[in-house]
Amino acid sequence: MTLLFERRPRSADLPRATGVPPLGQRDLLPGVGQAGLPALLHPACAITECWTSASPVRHGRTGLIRHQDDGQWLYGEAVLPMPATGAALQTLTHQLYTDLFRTLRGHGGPHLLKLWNYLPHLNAERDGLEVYRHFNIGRQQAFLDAEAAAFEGAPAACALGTADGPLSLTFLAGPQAPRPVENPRQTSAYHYPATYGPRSPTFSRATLAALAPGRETLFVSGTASIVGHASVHLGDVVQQTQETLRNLRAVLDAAHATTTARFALDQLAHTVYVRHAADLDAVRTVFEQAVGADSPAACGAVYLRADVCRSELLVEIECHGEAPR
Ligand code: 3EB
Repeated sequence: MTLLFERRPRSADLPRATGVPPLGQRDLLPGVGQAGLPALLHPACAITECWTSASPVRHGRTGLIRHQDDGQWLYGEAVLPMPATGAALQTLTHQLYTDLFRTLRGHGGPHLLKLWNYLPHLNAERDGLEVYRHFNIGRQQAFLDAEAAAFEGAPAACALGTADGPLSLTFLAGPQAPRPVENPRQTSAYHYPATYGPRSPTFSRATLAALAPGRETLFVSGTASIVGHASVHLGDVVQQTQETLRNLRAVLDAAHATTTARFALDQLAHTVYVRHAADLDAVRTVFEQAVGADSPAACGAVYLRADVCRSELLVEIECHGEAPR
């Protein structure tokens, strides 16, 4: 059964594409944003993102995770108060992911395709270690304990910082294991050296999955101005955006080596995370030059205010989309 993604202006009375309640939905709001999500910088009006199938959706709860499934696709989330100490954040992250893997087992073992992680104070230090690095410790340990793919075969993901408020985790899982895609221009994140933290991040640069018959969906993880494992173009948001776009194109090229589907950057649904709201216009100008100002990518892109998981990174872009196989 097909799973559809839709991004539209938020309006309570608009009928949904298929007329059935969505499997999963989130609202991106300007100002301070939705609790647990980054604030919307552009477009000016609130946006709703929906994952919809034609089948009826069941709701459930497993530990900290609230989830919906249609017998095939599984979407879930958790929004929780941010712990005050590093140790408590490691413990909560481990518990969240452990409950997520329990949720998967309770649904016949669907596979994680894509995860969205949002944490307040991402670059702040707690007990001598950055919040993001504490998070990575709890996340990787939960993958290892669940015997889930923590290295090659890990899901696509993003991890961004919100200004304040709760932390949140959202995920999409499906019946088939995703086919991972790495970026030859970048060290695999799960192999980053220990200088970036005691445990490496747990994600693939992209994953491929079939969300509809004869079609292929590509989920590209949050992508930034990193070459090898080093951050490049420090302090230059324009060059960081250009490098990020080179990385996105390299991921698409790498995906094309493993599927007959053809993805184009100017056709995908993009989420652009900008550290400083004042950089929005500069980032948007570079992005629109790259994809074409009238392209579906430019017209549909949403820009969110978020911290990126290294304090020197000013921009991060994630995207997904489908193409015939
Ligand atoms: C990077 O390439 C930038 O920890 O889940 C991008 C995507 C990043 C996902 C994650 C982090 C994550 O390392 C940061």
